[in-house]
Amino acid sequence: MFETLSDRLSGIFDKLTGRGSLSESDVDAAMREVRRALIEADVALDVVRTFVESVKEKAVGQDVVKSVTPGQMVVKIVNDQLVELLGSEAEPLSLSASPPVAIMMVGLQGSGKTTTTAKIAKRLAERDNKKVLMASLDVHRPAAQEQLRVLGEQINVETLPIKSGQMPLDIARRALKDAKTGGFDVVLLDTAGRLHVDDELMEESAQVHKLTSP
Ligand SMILES: Nc1nc2c(ncn2[C@@H]2O[C@H](COP(=O)(O)OP(=O)(O)O)[C@@H](O)[C@H]2O)c(=O)[nH]1
Ligand SMILES: [Mg+2]
Repeated sequence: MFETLSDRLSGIFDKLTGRGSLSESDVDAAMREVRRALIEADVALDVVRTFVESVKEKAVGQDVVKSVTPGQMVVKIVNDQLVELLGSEAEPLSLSASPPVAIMMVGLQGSGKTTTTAKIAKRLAERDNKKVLMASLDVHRPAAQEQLRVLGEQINVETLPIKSGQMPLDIARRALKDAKTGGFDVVLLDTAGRLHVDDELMEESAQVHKLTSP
């Protein structure tokens, strides 16, 4: 998702910096594209709105249009603002709760939850020496649980044995229990992708959340 976004943004910026002078409407047009790129990358609408507004405010305040390298100044302002929005420092995962610590992966279908689950697991296991268990609660997509199992084999991280027909909440319960008895530090719960318009799946998420306090 961020790769596409950064491609889009650099495209917009290339257009800006490639020009000697900029009018205010050039800046406006670029910001409209930035806005669209952010929305298409699933950034919340009010976040996008605030973002674009503060960039414009700064751009106007610094007389971008009259400066020698207007394009670069706009790019710098957008960049600074993005850093501020995303946070300028990496936040380490907090694992200070008593083990096993549950981490619940949520997000839209195809957004990379399962892949990221394996990446986090590998990092926690190899770099932080944690004993990690991964469990797939995705019973909606046929091969989802198998996908996680295969990834687990590749990175040498244990996965909860698949029991066909078991519901997500029961899988979560079993994962916690196995993690506890097996002395695991972390249990990663890979959920099925969902949209907020899907009430049933959202309710399921809420129940898993309540059960596992991730
Ligand atoms: N380019 C790229 N592709 C990714 C990344 N993470 C996941 N994918 C791909 O996106 C697709 C969906 O990923 P998956 O982890 O199954 O998403 P999930 O549905 O949220 O579990 C797969 O084809 C992945 O190989 C990433 O960081 N970069
Ligand atoms: Mg998945």
